[in-house]
Amino acid sequence: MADISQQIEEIQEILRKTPHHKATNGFIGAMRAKIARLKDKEVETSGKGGGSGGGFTVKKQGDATVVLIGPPSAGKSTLINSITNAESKVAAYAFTTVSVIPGMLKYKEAYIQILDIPGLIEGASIGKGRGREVMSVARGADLLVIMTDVERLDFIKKLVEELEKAGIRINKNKPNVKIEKKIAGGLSVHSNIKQDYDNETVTNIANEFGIKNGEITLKEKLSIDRLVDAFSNRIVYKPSIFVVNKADTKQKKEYSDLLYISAEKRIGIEKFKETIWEYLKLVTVYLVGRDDKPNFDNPTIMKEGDTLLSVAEKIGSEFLEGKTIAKIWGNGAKFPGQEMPLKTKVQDGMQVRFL
Ligand SMILES: Nc1nc2c(ncn2[C@@H]2O[C@H](COP(=O)(O)OP(=O)(O)OP(=O)(O)O)[C@@H](O)[C@H]2O)c(=O)[nH]1
Ligand SMILES: [Mg+2]
Repeated sequence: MADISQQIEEIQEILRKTPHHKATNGFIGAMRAKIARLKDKEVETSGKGGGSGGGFTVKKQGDATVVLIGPPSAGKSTLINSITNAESKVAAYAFTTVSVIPGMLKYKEAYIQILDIPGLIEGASIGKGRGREVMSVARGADLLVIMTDVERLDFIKKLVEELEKAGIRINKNKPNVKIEKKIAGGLSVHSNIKQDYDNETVTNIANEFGIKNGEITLKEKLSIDRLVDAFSNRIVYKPSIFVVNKADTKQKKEYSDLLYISAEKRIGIEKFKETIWEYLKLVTVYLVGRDDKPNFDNPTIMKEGDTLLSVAEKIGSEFLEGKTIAKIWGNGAKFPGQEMPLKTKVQDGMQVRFL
């Protein structure tokens, strides 16, 4: 372990001394890729040495999983207690919570699992506190709530940095890169858009990740860092909302992307739940039985972008039996009972009957 971080430090030192211009881009790309590879290895080795377990494996339940991330004493446990059935210990000292505490929030028709975890401190990405375990819970989330309190606004930035170091990208799209590996024929690089580096840079990075043959297509403009991310299996992309707690104690400075709440005094909680719902991009679809009139008795929770086919798969594919269309009412239907192909995307409030 120690020598992996030492190797990373050495390459970072070389990078600091390397001037940035066109001629050095290929080299910089290869070095960044090398660092990414070493970090992959670091995570793999730390997994083998134990460290996980100890109350850190919680089964995902419900329609989506939200993880509360914040420094010690931000009020994460107070919040989960106020919005779910959980009874997580609350106290005025740091590291009150020492494992993962699950709770279930019912919102609209959805069951949203909320996970309360120990406070995250600087250095968590390299294992400080219960950093590794906390990061691995965060990786499994559908949404992160990044949370601090009014006295520590600067923690939002620190938390995002720590998560980024652990390979968790916050509110970013997955780089639009197509990587097709082949067994022979060398590497060819295509880009739909002009990049600030040449094809050799891309080839160097691919080589670092062990890809010697294949086709790589860059479908958007990408920095070298985002390009390296595209090759690394360690990187995950998480939608996140930023919450500032204890708004009852201090005149708040309004920033449009921060949500001010008081978990204890229950201020801003409805808005908080609404925002979770919005970011999770969940939609409610109502199933209508074969012989029934359209009704709202049987809700099922899907995700934006899901199709009628995925609804059928979720409830059991015997509903399909070779059929290719379904009838829909409500949102998304041009008229009641419209027949639609199964590739049709679901909409919130749509009623569907599989024929
Ligand atoms: N004034 C005020 N105090 C709060 C609020 N929410 C939580 N607290 C207090 O903040 C302290 C820490 O709360 P916890 O919920 O234990 O914080 P935590 O983030 O779970 O802390 P760790 O488990 O140690 O990471 C407790 O003394 C709470 O009573 C709030 O909205 N306003
Ligand atoms: Mg706690």
